[in-house]
Amino acid sequence: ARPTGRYLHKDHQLWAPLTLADFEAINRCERSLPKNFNFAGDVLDQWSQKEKTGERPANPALWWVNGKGAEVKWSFEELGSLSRKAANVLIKPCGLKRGDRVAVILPRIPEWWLINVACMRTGLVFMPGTTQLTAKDILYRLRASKAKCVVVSEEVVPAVESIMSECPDLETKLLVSPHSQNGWLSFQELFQSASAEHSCVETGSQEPMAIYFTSGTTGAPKMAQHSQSSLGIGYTLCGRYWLDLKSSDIIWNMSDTGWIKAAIGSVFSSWLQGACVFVHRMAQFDTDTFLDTLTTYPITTLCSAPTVYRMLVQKDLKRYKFKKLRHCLTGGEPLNPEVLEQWKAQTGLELYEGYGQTEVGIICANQKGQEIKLGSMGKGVQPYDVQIIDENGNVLPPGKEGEIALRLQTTRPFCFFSEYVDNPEKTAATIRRNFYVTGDRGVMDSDGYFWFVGRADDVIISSGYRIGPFEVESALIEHPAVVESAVVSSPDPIRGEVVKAFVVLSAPFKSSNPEKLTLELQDHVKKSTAPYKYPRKVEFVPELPKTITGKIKRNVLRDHEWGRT
Ligand code: BCO
Repeated sequence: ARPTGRYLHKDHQLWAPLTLADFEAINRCERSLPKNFNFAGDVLDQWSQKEKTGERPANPALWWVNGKGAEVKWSFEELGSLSRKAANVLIKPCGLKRGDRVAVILPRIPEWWLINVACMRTGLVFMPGTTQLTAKDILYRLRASKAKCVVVSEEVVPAVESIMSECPDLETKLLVSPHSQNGWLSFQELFQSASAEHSCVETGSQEPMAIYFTSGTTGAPKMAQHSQSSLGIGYTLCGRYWLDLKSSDIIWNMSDTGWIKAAIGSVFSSWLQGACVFVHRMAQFDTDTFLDTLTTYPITTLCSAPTVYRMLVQKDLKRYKFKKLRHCLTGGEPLNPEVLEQWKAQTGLELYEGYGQTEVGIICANQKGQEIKLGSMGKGVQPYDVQIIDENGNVLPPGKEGEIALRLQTTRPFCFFSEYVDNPEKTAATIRRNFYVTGDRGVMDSDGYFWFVGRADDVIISSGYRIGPFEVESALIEHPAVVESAVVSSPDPIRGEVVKAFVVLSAPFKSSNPEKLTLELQDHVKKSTAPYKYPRKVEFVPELPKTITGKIKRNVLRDHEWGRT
């Protein structure tokens, strides 16, 4: 069997389990990375041991409810044996090998966590995607990544079937559903007969663990690849100081499974601290269900996008008595100070904002115990040296607006993404002199607190989603009514900003009813690409502002929307 530990340094001669203190020291750059690391073996199985010896309270590792009476509670030991069975499903009947890429498009169901851990145990590269992805989105992801396997729930089957003939690398289709389907392996059936014996593979610390598709101003989403340690060790301090978790806590992070926020809050940060991950299936977001959940279950820690808090403060929150809630967090988009004040006035709880990116994780945060400055996203978090820089990579003094950037030492921080797969130009473009540039603009004050200003590029951050204008424009141009379009952000009281499309119509559609045509175009975008990207505002214009060379000036339209001259 695999030893439960790793050499920290070449000169260490003993196998000793890595401890939380070791992981913290690695995050603080006081210790080097171990040569090998595997989150399932080195973290989850350690908590399983601690459960046996009574060193961890009787708190589930995963607690899932669907709001209709179904419930799943797994200890770390159960998570261990069930994920070993899942690992055997992936390796044997699915025929997958270490390093193969697996696209996992599942809603918030327990199998998402099982398959995630099973990929860790087997060294498979996990590629999560939201169930809002359309056939076109899935085709792009499967082809770009050369995925060997796709794991989906029933609602995603038709989309995969419509494009699978165009995916020559796709060998295995695994369905997570109580019903079997022709041409699909049934996870449930294979799982029943799978063995619970499996030896966790010896993954290298820098070996790929996951790929996240992330949108930019131009082109299709890029594949940000993370290593075993960037995700598996890199969130130790975040779990302890931002999320303020202990093994007795129960955290509800309601992010969709497709985003890195699910990995941060519902896998790595939480399980590094041995806390319980609470999950509500909630197919459709609903404020009443949300508030009832907080009054019914002993959730201690809540993490949600600012849009959710904006929706919640519209309700009379004083009517609700939350069972155990003590710490609330938010991130993914800027939080407005009014919402923080309203939340605090109604619940008595602070809101601790964090700021980060898929590529590099949490960059700034209001950590527990730190004074919160209204409107600020807190201070830079270890191990990052966060600075505001100008276009030449010079550090700007406090109070000056510039780009939020991370200073690089001689080696790339281990908690960074490894690369944009097959895209060395875009990977290189994130570096300016000795800084990683986030693409976000901000200001630092003289106390070291950071204030978000906006994106430096055309990317739209709406309801916590990162939306590339090009992706929406590409969907719009497929419609016969659209000659050309420009997609920009526009302010919105609930969603922070929303997608707005300026559309030039083709001659046959010029006299169409604008309301009807708006709905038709919105519906068209929802069918062409993931619906969260659809333009919530549409304006028909005779022409678009352009440069002399014919490039659309999105900035002119955006500035107009935001009332900037
Ligand atoms: O609002 P509408 O009803 O007009 O449109 C909604 C849906 O109804 C619609 N839709 C969804 N599935 C559809 C569909 N339409 C047609 N066919 C389908 N199959 O599309 C729109 C989707 O918008 P939504 O997802 O914003 O929906 P909703 O219910 O308003 O949810 C609100 C939020 C706040 C719960 C949701 O926006 C959300 O979860 N936001 C957070 C996203 C997030 O987690 N971001 C973190 C990214 S990681 C990161 O930032 C790195 C940090 C280190």
